[in-house]
Amino acid sequence: MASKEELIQELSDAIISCKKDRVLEAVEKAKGVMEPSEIIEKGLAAGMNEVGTLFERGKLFLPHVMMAADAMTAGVQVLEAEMPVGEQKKKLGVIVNGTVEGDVHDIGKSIVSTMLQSAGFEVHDIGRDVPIRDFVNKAKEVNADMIGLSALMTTTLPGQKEVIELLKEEGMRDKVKVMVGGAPATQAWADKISADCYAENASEAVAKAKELIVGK
Ligand code: B12
Repeated sequence: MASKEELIQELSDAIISCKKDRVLEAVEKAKGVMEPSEIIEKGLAAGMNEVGTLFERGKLFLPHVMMAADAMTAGVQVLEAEMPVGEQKKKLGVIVNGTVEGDVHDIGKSIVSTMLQSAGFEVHDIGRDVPIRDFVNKAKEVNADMIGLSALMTTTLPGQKEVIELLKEEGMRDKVKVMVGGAPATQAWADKISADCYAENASEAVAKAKELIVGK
């Protein structure tokens, strides 16, 4: 039987190959051995990051990135079915999550939503390229404890700040925590825009949401 390290390598290589069949095969193989969250973060997401690096170096082109993204989404969908959802007796809290306006990157955001949900939060994933006001309106509608904001481009990062500004204008900032993430976001950025927290990946997002909302 393949070791965990070998399976992680296989998952990552499958994403880099940009082939959906290979990704689904690698996911099936890893399923009995690793937790779904581990398969996603250590295998698939690591492969996707490598795809990003190869794209930056001109070794892969946009159609490859789109195929890899498609394969990654298919792999994550298979794993979502394996993750427990809504079985908790009591919800840990309500979170609105989405990718800010102008930004169509949604793979990482969706992983964060899935993991928050499986940890016991009620998650309202409002999608990608979401207008600033929609975050605030949705938070009002569902009485959210927290808003999660994803941005994958330096050009769309300011959207996170704009949501915080709008929450202040609406007198809601004290009631709703804000968590920011996405490749160009950092702790320093989160501090600068007075977000409540920054998380580098989905596991960290779950830990920080628990800390801020449940207080543990
Ligand atoms: C896949 C991809 C695409 C796919 C997106 C498919 C999809 N459905 O998402 C497609 C091909 C559509 C695409 C399009 C474009 N892309 Co693109 N893309 C990428 C790529 C290669 C990987 C992103 C990804 O999915 N990573 C894997 C996931 C799992 O990681 P992640 O998103 O970072 O998420 C993790 C963490 O960041 C965090 N996280 C994410 N969201 C959140 C939210 C919260 C609340 C928290 C707490 C945490 C958190 O947790 C996640 C899980 O661990 C990146 C390169 C890179 N290194 O990031 C470029 C990249 C982001 N793209 C880029 C660009 C420029 C574009 C385009 C403009 C390309 C073009 N020239 O047309 C368009 C964008 C159009 C638009 N208006 O949005 C640039 C951005 C540069 C910049 N300005 O900063 C990058 C960095 C590539 C590059 N170096 O040029 N892209």
